[in-house]
Amino acid sequence: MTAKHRIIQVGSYAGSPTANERLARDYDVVELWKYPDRKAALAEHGKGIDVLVTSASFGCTADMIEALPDLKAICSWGVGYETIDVQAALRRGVQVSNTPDVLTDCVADLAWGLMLAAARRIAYGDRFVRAGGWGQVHGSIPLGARVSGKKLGIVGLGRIGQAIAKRGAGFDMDVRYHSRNKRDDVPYAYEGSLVDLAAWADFLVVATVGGPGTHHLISRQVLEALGPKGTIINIARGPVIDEAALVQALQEGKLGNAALDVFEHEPKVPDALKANDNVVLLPHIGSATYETRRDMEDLMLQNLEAYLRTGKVVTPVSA
Ligand code: 8YV
Repeated sequence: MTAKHRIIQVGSYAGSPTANERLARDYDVVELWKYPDRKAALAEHGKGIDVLVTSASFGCTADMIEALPDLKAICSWGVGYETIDVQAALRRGVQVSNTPDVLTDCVADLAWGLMLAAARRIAYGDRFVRAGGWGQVHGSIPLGARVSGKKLGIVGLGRIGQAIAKRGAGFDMDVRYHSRNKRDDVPYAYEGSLVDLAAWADFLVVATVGGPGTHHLISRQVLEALGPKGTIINIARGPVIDEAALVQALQEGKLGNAALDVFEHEPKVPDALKANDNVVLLPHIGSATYETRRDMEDLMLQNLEAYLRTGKVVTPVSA
């Protein structure tokens, strides 16, 4: 029997059906999260390791890359990779892969779930019924807002942004977008100014990448432009929204509603958001369906296997 290939796994994939088991079955896994002193663990076990598996939550810093002198491939579970130092990896000739496409539909579906939940007060109504508040046939909770036929603004028209836009047709919505560059291959109007897009939109969905380039892109000015009748939806990354400004805008009535799957300091959620009935809160579950999480796991493992077999990952990330 040949010895299993030794790899390093940064964190436990609790949100994936069988990733931990499949990795442990096929590889000799150094389970980094089990070591109280990661630096010491990397120094002790790092030599000879050429593959590291991680995710956006676990990340991979330049220090970790440096501590693994033989590293050649970082295979991440998930599409976002802002916590992986891709520049440092590529400088060292280390390939990085993520899991694009397989989660696009589920994340787009959740954006719509959030939009409908906020506008039609679905989560609020659910809390109300459970708490025994429904005493009459009608006259229950405050009226919501119509979604069909309204104006949908999308920030970031990548794969997920486009899937969200496409679903807008089914709701007869007018769709516009803002992104770094105008695209010539989409049927949606481009707004060069994010503030103008927010002022126009009834619903503004954040679907950009995370990282320093988009940090606090959704500023107080953008939120106030969206206005007292507007709704912000975020299925991208928490730090894209200035969360303190969001709390303030909601408290002052300068923004109508927020529906959020991601937060600036996950898993911390500001109490002011929890206390606000105009806010819908989810625990970062955009990709969290059995089917998608399994597909993400498959693609991460395909990248790992392809690197070992051919020297190249299948879905590489560029800097
Ligand atoms: C994952 C995500 O849950 O793919 C992403 O970028 O945000 C989610 O699908 C997350 O990466 C877990 O770290």
